[in-house]
Amino acid sequence: MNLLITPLSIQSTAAFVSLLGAMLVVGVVLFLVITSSDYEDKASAKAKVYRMRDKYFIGLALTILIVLITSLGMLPYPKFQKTADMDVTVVAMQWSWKMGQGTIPADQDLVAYDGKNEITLPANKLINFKVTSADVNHNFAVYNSKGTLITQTQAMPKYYNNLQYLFTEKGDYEVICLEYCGLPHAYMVAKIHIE
Ligand SMILES: [Cu+2]
Repeated sequence: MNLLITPLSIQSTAAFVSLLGAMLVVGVVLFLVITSSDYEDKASAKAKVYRMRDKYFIGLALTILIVLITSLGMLPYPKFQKTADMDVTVVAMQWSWKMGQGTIPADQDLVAYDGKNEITLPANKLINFKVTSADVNHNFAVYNSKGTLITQTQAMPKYYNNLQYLFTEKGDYEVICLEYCGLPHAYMVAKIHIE
């Protein structure tokens, strides 16, 4: 296994960054523990800390400002704000999924909605999942065949969340509920076939 050559998935990158952050915190704590035993009289220590405080404040404020300005352009939302090729309605309910192509009327009785827990959709077409719930909060989470979470959104009663996704790879995907919704929650699964 060559970690330097293999490109990391988003989840692995997030885990790696979290680990680096945790190591940084441990380093700071160790530094404080080691240096706290050094003797220094109170007045001079206070003056020194006050001088440093201003510099840290300005440095921190500048860093946050720069990170905010540069990272705003990386937000994924504008890139997905386009017209989808296809709408797919997703109704979550205790404890199943009902999916179907197209939208449904606003006054549709969701419990009576004739959706299926298995659906076949085209590859390389922008799909707009219109996700809602007939009862409590659920979470519509799509996993690929390797078990990697590729996209997700909340399924909320009386509200539609639009989740746009472009499946570039054909195959079988699994829908799993990611919001605990009662004892059989773990069995709330569905399938998406991409052709
Ligand atoms: Cu659930």
